[in-house]
Amino acid sequence: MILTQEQLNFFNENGFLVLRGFADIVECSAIYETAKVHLKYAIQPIETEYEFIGLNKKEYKQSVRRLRQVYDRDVLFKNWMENREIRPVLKQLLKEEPVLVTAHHNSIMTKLPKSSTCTEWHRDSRYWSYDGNNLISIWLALGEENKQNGVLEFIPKSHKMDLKPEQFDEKDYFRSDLKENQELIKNKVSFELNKCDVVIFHSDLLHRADANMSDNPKISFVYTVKGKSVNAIEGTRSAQFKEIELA
Ligand SMILES: O=C(O)CCC(=O)C(=O)O
Repeated sequence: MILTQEQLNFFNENGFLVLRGFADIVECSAIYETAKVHLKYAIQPIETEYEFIGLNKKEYKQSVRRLRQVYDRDVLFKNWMENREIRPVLKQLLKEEPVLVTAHHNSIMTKLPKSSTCTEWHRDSRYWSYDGNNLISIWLALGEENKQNGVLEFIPKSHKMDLKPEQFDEKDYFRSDLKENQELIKNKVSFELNKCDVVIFHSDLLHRADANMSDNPKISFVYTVKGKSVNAIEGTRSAQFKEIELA
């Protein structure tokens, strides 16, 4: 697949792009079913809601927020991350050869019903250590994602904004109690997703998602690629995991 100039312009301006029905439905169903087994048995490495939010409630301790390091879990997951059809798109967006990063995201994100929490406004890059910011994440909906189950919300253009450290709290979340931040938050957008839809977003784009208030799990796949010229900084977590060239 090749993006049109209009799609490229949209991504460069807004920091995200939705590709409707991009993934193969049989592949999505297979990934979904396999992910459910890993979730059922809480196969490590995982992150629980408790580890994420720090709230010591029984349901949070047992609730998986994400299956981590999925590249090495199952060939189905690896195949999606190495999908050949999306490579030209990634190259167009990064304007250089894409390289798969396994240090970050590389996850199946889950929001389990009744025991999930919201994810506050943040930039994914906040805990990442690279010498550049040419990194993007590829989000694949494995089922419906809507207002009720915690669809992603974005602040368009925020990937290019020069935000001050004071606009973030001690955990590097974008503070929603500040007037100047509220002005930006007013511009938020969200897109209901269907199974097989893909959203690509820049690592500096502010985004969030609500808790899942529906009766079914929300399960999504997310992985990250960087431009080949971007390097992980030695001695950081970003440099501790393998990278795979997607040329
Ligand atoms: O809560 C969600 O579904 C979004 C998660 C997310 O944005 C993140 O972990 O970076």
